This record gives sequence, structure tokens and C-alpha cells, in this order.
Amino acid sequence: MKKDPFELARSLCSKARRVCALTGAGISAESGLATFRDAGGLWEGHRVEDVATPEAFRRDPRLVWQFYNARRKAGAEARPNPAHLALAKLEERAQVSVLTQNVDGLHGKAGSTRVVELHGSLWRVRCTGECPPLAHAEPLELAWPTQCKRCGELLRPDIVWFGEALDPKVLEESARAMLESEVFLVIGTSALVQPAASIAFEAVRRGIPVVEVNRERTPLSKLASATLLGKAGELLPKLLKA
Ligand code: BV8
Repeated sequence: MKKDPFELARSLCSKARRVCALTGAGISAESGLATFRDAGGLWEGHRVEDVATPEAFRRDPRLVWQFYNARRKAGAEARPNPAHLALAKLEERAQVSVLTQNVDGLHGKAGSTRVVELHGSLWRVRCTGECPPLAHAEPLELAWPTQCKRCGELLRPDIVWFGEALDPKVLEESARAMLESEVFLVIGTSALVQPAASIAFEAVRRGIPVVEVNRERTPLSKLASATLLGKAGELLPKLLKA
């Protein structure tokens, strides 16, 4: 008889000493940050896939800059929610690597110490020339245009846009963290965006137990060891309680 998914997930998580978690916009929803799917993938009537791209930045840099100013403004008011905090607290009894698709920085704010930002950060901008990324205090409503102080080239968000490759070093670090994990958590992601989602599918292929926590079923649900449907802010503290 199939074990109750919550009990199965709890037994996997309570035993694991090395945990890896892939998180998406859903884990920050209860911090008040809109997910991409909930907003119907729209921001001010623009499809995110049309704004978060290098083409959009070339075509209308001011619009893209306003999009990220708005995200920084919302992000600056956001606080980690019980889901972020439960992952951070888990570090008291396990090695926890968080591979996040989010750019809001909330895992770090919650106290997680091994966070891989797959898609960059709202809180960093970088030169479109050759200079290294600039970290800066939040919130940042940069006026447009903003030139790099070192070389005068335009600044851009230090974020991976659609159509841009992820940093190979980030992908290697993510694969290593997944391969050494005893349980792979997938939290608040529609598991559609690549290559981030492929890390979860690779964990399944490698026979690593995968526990999914999401409000709705996703393409991963039929392959996960357990899928818990509900709010991450409610389920994770129960799932990861010592
Ligand atoms: C690349 C930064 C190539 C921007 C982001 C067709 C098929 C497959 C792939 C593609 C394709 N066409 C194009 C592609 C590639 C594309 C892609 O995957 N597109 C998708 C739309 C199909 N990928 C790329 O472009 C990547 N780059 O492929 O480059 C390349 C290679 C070599 C050389 C040159 C080029 C780059 C992808 C990164 C894009 N940047 N973010 C920004 O944030 O502004 S992605 C962005 O969208 C987010 O970071 C996030 O990753 C993604 C949205 O996904 P989720 O996080 O899952 O959020 P979503 O809203 O979808 O889901 C939330 C879930 O949470 C829902 O299921 C919901 O039910 C649940 N939920 C809600 N509330 C709660 C909850 N769960 C629990 N509790 C709650 N309270």
C-alpha cells in the first residue's frame, strides 16, 4: 500500500544529512512577490518573456529598466516567509544547498548559507562592457540611463534573461549539489524553465528521492517520489520540523 506522500516525504527529509532544494517564484509568493504564472506571465501588460530578454533591452532599455526598478521596489519590502526560514533552519541538522531560480535574495535574508542564484540577482547590476558586476544596497531605483562609472557603458541588471545562457560555473555547482544530495526538494516552481528544471529531472534519473512542494501539479509531479500540494509557507515548516 502506497505510503501517505507527506509521511514518505517526512521520513526522507528527517533522515537526510545532505539536502538540495530547487526553488522557484512560488516560494516567495507568501512574501508578497508575484509569481510569473499567477500574474499570467504579465507585468503591466507586457509578457515577462518579452521584457526579460536582451532584445527587449536593446529595443527599449528604459522599459526593461522600469520593470526591474518595480521588481526591486517590491523586493525591498518583501521579507522571508516561513518556507524560506524552514530551509534556513534545516541547516542546523543537515547540509542544505539551495538552487534558486529567484532573483529576490530572500533565501540569503532568511539565513541560508549555501545559495546558488541560477538567474542572477535583483540586487546586482553589471556593466554591458567588460567591468565586473556591481553589488549595491537595496532598494535601488536607478534613473535611466545609468552609465558604468568605470567605462561609461550602459549598466544592466545582473540577471539571466530568456535566451541568455546560465553561467557554466553555476550549472556545475548546481549539478554537484544535486548529485551529492540524499533528498532533492523542488519548491514553488512550475518546472518549465530550462535549464533550471532539468536539474530536478536529472535527480529523478539518478534515483535521488525527489519531494515536490507546490500549489499545483507540474510536469515533475508524475516522477517525484512525493508531491505535496499546498502553500510552501505552510507545508515546509511541518515537513522539515526536527
Ligand atoms: C537559455 C530572471 C539558451 C528574469 C528568469 C521551449 C522549451 C524549453 C525551453 C525553451 C523553449 N523556448 C525557450 C526556451 C529556453 C528558455 C525557457 O526555459 N523558456 C520557458 C518559458 C519555456 N530558457 C532560457 O531562455 C534560459 N536560457 O535557454 O539559453 C542559450 C544557451 C547557450 C547560449 C545562449 C543561449 C534562461 C532562463 C532564465 C530566464 N530568467 N529569471 C527575471 O526574473 O526577471 S526565469 C524566470 O521565470 C524566473 O526566474 C523563474 O525561473 C521563471 C518562472 O518560473 P517559476 O520560478 O517556476 O515561477 P512560475 O510562476 O512559473 O511558477 C510558480 C509555481 O509556484 C507555480 O507552479 C505555482 O503553482 C506555485 N506556487 C504559487 N504560490 C505558491 C506556489 N507553490 C507553493 N506555495 C505557494 N505559496
